[in-house]
Amino acid sequence: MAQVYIAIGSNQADPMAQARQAIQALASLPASRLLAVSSLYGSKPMGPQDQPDYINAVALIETALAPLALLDATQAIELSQGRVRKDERWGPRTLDLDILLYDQAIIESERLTVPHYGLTQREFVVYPLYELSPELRLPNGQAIAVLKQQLPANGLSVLAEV
Ligand code: PH2
Ligand code: MG
Ligand code: MG
Repeated sequence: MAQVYIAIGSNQADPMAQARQAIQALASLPASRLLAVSSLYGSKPMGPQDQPDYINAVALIETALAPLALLDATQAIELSQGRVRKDERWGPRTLDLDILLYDQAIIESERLTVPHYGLTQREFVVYPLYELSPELRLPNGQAIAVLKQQLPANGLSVLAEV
C-alpha cells in the first residue's frame, strides 16, 4: 500500500460542496482507504485574477492502485463532477484533483509528474500538507515545515472542517 497526498481545488458551482463530494469520492476509491483530510481553506486565485476565490484542501489516502491507475481514477472523479478541460492555463474549474506525493516516489512520465511541480510554491497546498503531516519530507529531503515557514499565507484562511 502506498500513502498518497491528493490536492483538492474548486472555484465553481458551490466549491465547498464540490470539495466535500470529492472527499466522499476519494473515500470510495477501489483498493484504497481515506486516512485523513485537512481543513477546507479559502484561497486567492493563482493565475488569472478575474475568477472566484478557491476552496482548497489536501487528503491523505492509502492505496494499492498504481500511480497511473490512481490518476485515471481521480480524473474520472473530476469528470463526474462536471470538469470541462479548457485551454486557459490556471482558469476556473469545478474540481481539480492533483496527486502531490506518492510515497517517496519520483515520477516523470508524460501523464504524471510526482511530486507535483507546483507543490512547494503554493500556500494552498503547503499549509494543508503541514496541517496533516507536520513532520513530512519531500523525496528530495525538503521539510514541509521549512517550506511553510518560507511561504507567505497570501490571505489563506481555514473556512471549515470537512
Ligand atoms: N488551481 C489552479 C489555478 N489557480 N488558485 C488557487 N487558489 N487554488 C487552486 O487550486 C488553483 C488556483 C489550477 O489548477
Ligand atoms: Mg491544479
Ligand atoms: Mg490538475
